[in-house]
Amino acid sequence: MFLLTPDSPPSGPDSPLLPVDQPTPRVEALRQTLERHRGERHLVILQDFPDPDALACGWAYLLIAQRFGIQCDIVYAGTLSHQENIALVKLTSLPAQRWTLPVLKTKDLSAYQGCVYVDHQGTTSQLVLPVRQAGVPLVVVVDHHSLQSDPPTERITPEFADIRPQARATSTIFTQYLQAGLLKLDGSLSDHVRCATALMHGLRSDTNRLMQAQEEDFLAAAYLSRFCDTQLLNAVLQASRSRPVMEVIERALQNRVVRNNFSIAGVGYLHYDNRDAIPQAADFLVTEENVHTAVVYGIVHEEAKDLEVLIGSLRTNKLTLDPDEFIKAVFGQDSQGRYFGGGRAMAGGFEVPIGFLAGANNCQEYAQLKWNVFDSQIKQKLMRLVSPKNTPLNG
Ligand SMILES: [Mn+2]
Repeated sequence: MFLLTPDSPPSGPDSPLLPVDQPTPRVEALRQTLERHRGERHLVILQDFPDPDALACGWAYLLIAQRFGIQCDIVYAGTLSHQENIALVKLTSLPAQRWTLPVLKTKDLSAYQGCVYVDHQGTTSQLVLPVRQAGVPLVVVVDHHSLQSDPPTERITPEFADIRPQARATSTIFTQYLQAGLLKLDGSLSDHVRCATALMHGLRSDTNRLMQAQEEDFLAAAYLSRFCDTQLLNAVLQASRSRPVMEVIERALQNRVVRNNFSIAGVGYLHYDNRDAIPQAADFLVTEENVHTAVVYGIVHEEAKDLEVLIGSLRTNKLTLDPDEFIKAVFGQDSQGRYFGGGRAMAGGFEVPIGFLAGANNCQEYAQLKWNVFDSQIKQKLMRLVSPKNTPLNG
C-alpha cells in the first residue's frame, strides 16, 4: 500500500509547477497501480449525496482508468439534491448512476475486481459496507477530508491512497494527475472537454468560487481553462432553486437567532430529497451583516424507508474559526468514538441519528415534541461555545 501523506513542501517533488512530462512519485505509484489492474472492471463509489467535486473526480478517474483498459461504473446511493448537481450531471451527460440499496441487491458485484473512493474515505456512503462484504477489494482512495473518527474505527487499506487534508478540492488533485500525463486531455474530444468543465466546477465549488483557492488550485484551474467549455459551465451555474429549497431558506430566515455574530436556525422537518436546502440556507444566512458564521439544521425524513436523521451545516467567513475543530468540539463523539461531523475550510456539517425516536410523525404532537427536544439540545450544545456566559437560546 502506498500511503502518501501531505508532508512534501510546496516546492517539493510533487510541485504542480513541474513540467508535464515528468511524473511525480505519487503519480507514478498510481500509474503502476492502474497498470497492475489492467483490463479489470472497477466500481467508483461516491458519497451518498455527491457534490460537484465528487462527481467530477469520479468521472476523471473513469477516463484515466479507461487508458489502462479498466472499465468503471460511477455510483452513489443517495440523491442529487442540489440544483447545480442535477444540472451538472444532465448538461455534461456525466456518467454517474444512482444505486440505492435495493438496486445494489440486483447487481452482480462479482463483476467488479476493485472499488474506488473519491472525495471520501468510506464513511459517507451506504454502499461501502455491502461492497466490502461482497469481497470487492479497495484499490484506490483519493480524498481531501480529514478522517471522521479519531482513532479511525475501521482503517481502510487501499492499494493506493492519496489523502491530502490540506488540499482544497479533490478536483485539484485529479487535475494534477491529468497534468502529469496520466491522461493527456484533448480539446477535440467531447468527453474530455465536458470532464474538464466538471472538474472546473468541482474546484470552484469547493473553494467558494476560487475565493479560498490556493496556488495549486489556481494552477489546476489555469490548466483546465484550456479545455473547459465556459458556456457549459455557465449553464450549470444558472440552475435555479426549487420551491421546497426556497421554503427551507424562508424558514431558516424566520427562525434564526443571532448571538455573538453566529446565526443559528433550526428548520424543522424536511424531505430527504431536499436535504441540500440546509447548506444552501446556511450559505444564505452567513451573508447577513454582522454574521460571520451560520449553522442551519433540520430533521431529514423519508417515510418509505423509515429513515430519519438530523442534519446540519455550518458556513463561516471567520478565518480563525476552523469548522472541523468547532463541530467536533460542539457535538463530540458517539459511543463508538465517531464524531458527529467535521469540516473543511469555511464549511462543515454534522449528522445526528434520531434512533429510537424515529418515525410516528403522523402524530403531530409527537413530531413537534421530538423536534423541540432535538432543537433545544443542538442549541444548548452550540451555545456552550458560541456564548458561554449567556442565557439559553430560546428565540
Ligand atoms: Mn471535495
